[in-house]
Formats: sequence, C-alpha cells, structure tokens
Amino acid sequence: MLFLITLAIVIDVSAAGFGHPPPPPLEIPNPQDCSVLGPGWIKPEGDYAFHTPLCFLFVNKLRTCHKAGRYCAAKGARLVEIYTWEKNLWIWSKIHNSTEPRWLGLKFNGSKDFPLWMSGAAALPSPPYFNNWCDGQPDDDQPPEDCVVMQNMSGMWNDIPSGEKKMFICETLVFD
Ligand SMILES: [Ca+2]
Repeated sequence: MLFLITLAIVIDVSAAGFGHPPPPPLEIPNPQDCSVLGPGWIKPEGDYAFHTPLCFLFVNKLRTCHKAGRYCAAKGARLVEIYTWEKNLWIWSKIHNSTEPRWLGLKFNGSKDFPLWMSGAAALPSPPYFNNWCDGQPDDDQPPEDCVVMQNMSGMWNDIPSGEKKMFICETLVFD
C-alpha cells in the first residue's frame, strides 16, 4: 500500500512538471507566412526551415551587385548572407538548375583578406567563419572583383566585378 501511494506521488509530481525541465528547443521554426511579403517570397522547406525565421526572394532580374542590394533594401530586405553549410546547401538547391550564378551579400572593401557580409560580419578564409569559396577563389582575377556570387553549378563562391549584372537573392524577417 505504501508502495502504491509513493508511486502515485511520483507520477503526480512528474505530470505536474516538477523535476527536470524539458530541454530548450534546438531549432527555431519558421512559422511565418512569407507570402504576406508579396509575390515570390518563400520560406525554406525541409530541414533548413526549422533553423531560420527568414523569408527569401529569388530575383530573376539582372542587376549589378550594388543595385541588387538596393533592390532588396527597397523591400525591407538584404542580399542573402550565409553563415552555415546548411543554409548554403538550401540556397544552392534552389539555384542549381538555373543557368546563372547569384549575388550574395558579401563584398570586399579593399583588402582581399577581409571579405565582409554587408550587414557587417566577417567571412574570413578560415574557421570559425563559414565560407564556401571555389578552389583558388577569391582571386581578384579581373580587379577589382569586389562582390561575390554563388555558382549555380557548384554552390561555391567566386569574387567577380561588382559591375557585372547577375540575378540575386533577398532575405528578410516577417514581423506580425
Ligand atoms: Ca574570382
């Protein structure tokens, strides 16, 4: 009898949420309806969807790097910035059937050693900063190669002159 009472107390305490709290969620779901931003805005599907609150717009217009940035800014967004392999993989999955590379929000301010995401974070050529340069890049082959594209064929990055016109990707948050 004493055993049953003890067991009942243990079960009751457990059901009330005492003891060990559940671990915090490791993933940030994207519950946003990205379509409220306008035609073409999408949220990621698959695993990456659970790791980002961002919405994306794949713009099939040809613009210089800086005009692409302004296009995104006019929509309250920015050129896409990639800090993780998971995000790189998802972005690539959306463009690998395309014939065109896409501008990323990565640029050089003079020094080829210090590429910067346009929002200010560094993308140095070694850990802990994520990058996915093609072999031999960034090479400044036709200087100044001051902006960066993701190659549609490989998902890897290349520095090219900012005056070239390429398609691009915007990203932003949705606020209810
Ligand atoms: Ca290059």
